[in-house]
Amino acid sequence: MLQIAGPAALALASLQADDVHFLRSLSKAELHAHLNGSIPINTILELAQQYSPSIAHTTVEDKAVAKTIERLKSGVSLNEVSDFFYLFPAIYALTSAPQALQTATCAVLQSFLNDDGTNGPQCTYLELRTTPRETPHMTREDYLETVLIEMERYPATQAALIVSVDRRMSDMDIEECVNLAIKFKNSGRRVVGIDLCGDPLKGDMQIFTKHILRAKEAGLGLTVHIAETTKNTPEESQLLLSWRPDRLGHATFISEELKDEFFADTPQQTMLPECDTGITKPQARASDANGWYKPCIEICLSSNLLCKSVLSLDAHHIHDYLKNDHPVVICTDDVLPFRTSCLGEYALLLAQRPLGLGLDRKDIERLAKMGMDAAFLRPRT
Ligand code: 6MZ
Repeated sequence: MLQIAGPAALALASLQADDVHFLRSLSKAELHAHLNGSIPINTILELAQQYSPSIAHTTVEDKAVAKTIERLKSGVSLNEVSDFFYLFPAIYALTSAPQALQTATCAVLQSFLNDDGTNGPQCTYLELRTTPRETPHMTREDYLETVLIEMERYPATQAALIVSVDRRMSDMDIEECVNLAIKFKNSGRRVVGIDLCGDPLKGDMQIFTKHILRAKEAGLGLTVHIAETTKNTPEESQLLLSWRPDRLGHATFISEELKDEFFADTPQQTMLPECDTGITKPQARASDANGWYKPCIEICLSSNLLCKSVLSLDAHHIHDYLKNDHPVVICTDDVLPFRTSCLGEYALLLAQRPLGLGLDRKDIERLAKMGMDAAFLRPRT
């Protein structure tokens, strides 16, 4: 079942065969992919066929699921990032039972990691993230167990899990998710990090601090969605940065002053606050050779274009980071609504303007390597 081509497919279609071969041959890390946003459309259709609100104990009608599927096939058209979250109630209804979640997880892992027989896998290493969800059929622990069982069929050098906490969560919910992430990690399971995600206009970020610091202290990596919209304030960015995340998701509207801090290579007075909760001093692994804090930016080109947070590739904030040789990793975010793939995002780097950024192969090789280096698990290349 085809979806209408998005920016990534158009860029890929514009490339010569040997360019595509070059992109395929790179070792690539996918470090920012949300499980429920990455389910292949065919799997969504399969799950929708088996779906019934009464059996699934959900309030989402068949008609609402069908409408969301139509939107996904014809290409979601969004006015801003916040519009995007209306897609998830229907997707969540389809993955509310363990069997369906297992089917979805298996399909997502295969789509990123399996060799399709002719073209090789999309990426070399995947850090997939998901928000543990309590449903009428599963506890949050069951949810994570279901996902981890599928993930652990792959070697540790190929796949690992990041536990997401949603901005809308209550103090108790955050605590439960972080406890589970620590518990799974400490029992040797494949949990490597914590992610802060969800509608960027919702939630009280202060209540996350103590939980996030606990996760870091337990040795989990930290990535946060930050400054995704113009309405996210510099104060909020400062708070999230005081946790010293290892990686930052999007960082589209981070202030020029904060960017200057990242790009500084000589000692200067720092605007970056330190956490003052007294619990622990947050350490970041993301430092350069001189010990300066350089969090890797997770760049999701198609996502930014389709959410209209960036109006063109020429105007994309990736240029600032490239110019300053700041670490970035190229990611998909949500393959399903953004009609993309890991290869497609790399095609956006290589394709000539205006379809792509028109970077040369050397730069793209360097970007791919930076991505592998930013993994929480540090797989060997
Ligand atoms: C912020 C996003 C996102 O966790 O149920 N999510 N949060 N910004 C984005 N970019 C536009 N894309 C996805 O996957 C779906 C959840 O991931 C978060 C949202 O909270 C969404 O509900 P999981 O597997």
